[in-house]
Amino acid sequence: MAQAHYPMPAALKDEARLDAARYQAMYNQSVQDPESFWAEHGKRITWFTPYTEVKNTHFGKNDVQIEWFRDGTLNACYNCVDRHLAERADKTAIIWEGDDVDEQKHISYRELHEQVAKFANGLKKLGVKKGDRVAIYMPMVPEAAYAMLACARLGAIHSVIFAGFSPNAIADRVNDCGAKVVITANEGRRGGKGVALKTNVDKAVADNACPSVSSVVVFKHTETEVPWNSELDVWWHELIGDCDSDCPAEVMQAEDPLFILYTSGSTGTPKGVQHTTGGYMVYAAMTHEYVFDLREDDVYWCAADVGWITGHSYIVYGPLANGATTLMFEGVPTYPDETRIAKIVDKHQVNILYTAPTAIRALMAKGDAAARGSSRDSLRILGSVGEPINPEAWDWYYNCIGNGKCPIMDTFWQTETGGIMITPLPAVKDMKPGAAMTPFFGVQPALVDNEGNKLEGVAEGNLVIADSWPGQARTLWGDHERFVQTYFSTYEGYYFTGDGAKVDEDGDYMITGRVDDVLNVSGHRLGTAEIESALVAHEAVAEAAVVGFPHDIKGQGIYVYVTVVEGTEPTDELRKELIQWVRTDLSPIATPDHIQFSPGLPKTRSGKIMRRILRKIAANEHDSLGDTSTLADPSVVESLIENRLNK
Ligand code: 6R9
Repeated sequence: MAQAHYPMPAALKDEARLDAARYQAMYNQSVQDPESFWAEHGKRITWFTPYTEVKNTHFGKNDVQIEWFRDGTLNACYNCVDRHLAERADKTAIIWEGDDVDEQKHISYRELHEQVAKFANGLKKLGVKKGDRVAIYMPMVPEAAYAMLACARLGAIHSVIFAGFSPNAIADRVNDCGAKVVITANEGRRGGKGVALKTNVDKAVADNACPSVSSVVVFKHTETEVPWNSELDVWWHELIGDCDSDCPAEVMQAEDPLFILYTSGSTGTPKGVQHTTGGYMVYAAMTHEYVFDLREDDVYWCAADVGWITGHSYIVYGPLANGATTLMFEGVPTYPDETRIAKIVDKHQVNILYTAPTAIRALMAKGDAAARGSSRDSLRILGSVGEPINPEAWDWYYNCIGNGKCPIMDTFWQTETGGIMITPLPAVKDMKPGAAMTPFFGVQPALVDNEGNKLEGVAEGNLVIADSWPGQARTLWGDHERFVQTYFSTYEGYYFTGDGAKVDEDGDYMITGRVDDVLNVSGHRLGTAEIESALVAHEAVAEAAVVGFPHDIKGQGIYVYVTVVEGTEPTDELRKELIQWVRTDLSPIATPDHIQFSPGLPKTRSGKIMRRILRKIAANEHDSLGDTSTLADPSVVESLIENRLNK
């Protein structure tokens, strides 16, 4: 991994809470004596009854036990709201920026408390109590956070369903967890368009398709009228109309479930990843503080959606547990135009910006236009999450958004890990574009080969974690067997991430992508991310996706999908140039067999490329595409099939 090193900015070094020595000392303690480390750091949140036990964990091939702070009691909502009232009642908890450039709101911790407590009392009227499941299908409005926190206050288990999911996907998730109540809005808004949330819920629950649901709470977000079913539906404002703002927070055991979040695996139905209260809160709050070097007056913006784990841990629970000001953005990075992100940064004087490579690349495709008309001087720290960030996007983010003065925290983690696992940390080490670098406290990553042998030194292999950390998921809702099978049975004694990684001569980690995306071409292992990274380094390429397809001679061939930057012609000439480019930039073994130009790539609504579909098209098996319900734009697929090259 011969890579450019970018030094941590000097100004940051003087003030950051960590430096190399302090990180190392804390890290060593966290892995050599996790009991004492977490006994101390578990105190960062407020416990009703202090814990006396800290770590009770075991990773076995067939038996897995994960308990943290077992005998402590607490409430997650109390930690995010009530405990700040003494010192921070007037501090802004949530800044809301609407889809419309002229809409914004500031919600103080006092107001947050009032809204959450009222809504919790409203849910009580609907019969919601400790242990019940509540589905939340909401746009990016403060009420989404109120709903999550109100559930936590009552000890009800929320299951947030991303607002881009279709009725079938809603019904599957609601039924899997047996939700009693669904919370939604009449309509969401994204990029100037309405999103028919209530209509989708109506379709999901129609004909008693979700028999567990006894109420649908509807937040009136826009003026759009929606059909009403008086048997189920209740307006949010009417529900809380006569509710008190006094609602005591339920006393929860550390290991009581806080939420379920469904995520896709490589096979089967979505998995209901289950997180519990104590360990998750400690881990979400601590990672948020250290990774972003949080300061009291910071304006912090995570541009994810609350429908994903990033929104749970780093828009809601982590920042609010830390008493931070967290910005919630309803819209999209390119509406009304590509300057939106930078304009929001200036408008709200954002200090920390945490976003995804897919958003960065979308803006990068427009050259420097995204930065036009903004200074972004308030920024101190940048973050990236969700997929490997290729060095070119890293560089663009660093220079064009961060003015070359803000370090990028390339945070590797997963729905299942609850919080950030491997990441650069402010002022700890120089940065290497595209490298997630170092484990967070308590995280013991390792690389193993396909037989499960641990690899030492400079190596590339399957990324596993050798011991438990507090934020880890405890099970899959209703299917502990699948939990053990999926994550612990592949490599004995380890949690298996499903990702590949490299470790370089400095001991730094670089995530190469899901191991199911790794190609084996003529016996050579090639990360699809590596080839994509090479391609997007070409000035004509806006985005690239690489998949394998069955090849008679080589085992797997390389099929490349390319979206060119605006104003470039996708010619045969360019195709040849790109093949040559990859050969020289990476290796002749990475020579693409096919390059298909396409105006777009099939993506989930969260922006992840659906490689499964691309693999099928590349393999000429487009008759069996499987589930395409999570596609943001299904028409992309039709055009890809029509113009496929491996006929
Ligand atoms: C937080 C989140 C998890 C998968 C994960 C990996 C990929 C996430 C990454 C990254 C490289 C990073 N991933 N962060 N790959 N570098 N910094 O995204 O959770 O939606 O469950 O996805 O995303 O492949 O296994 P989730």
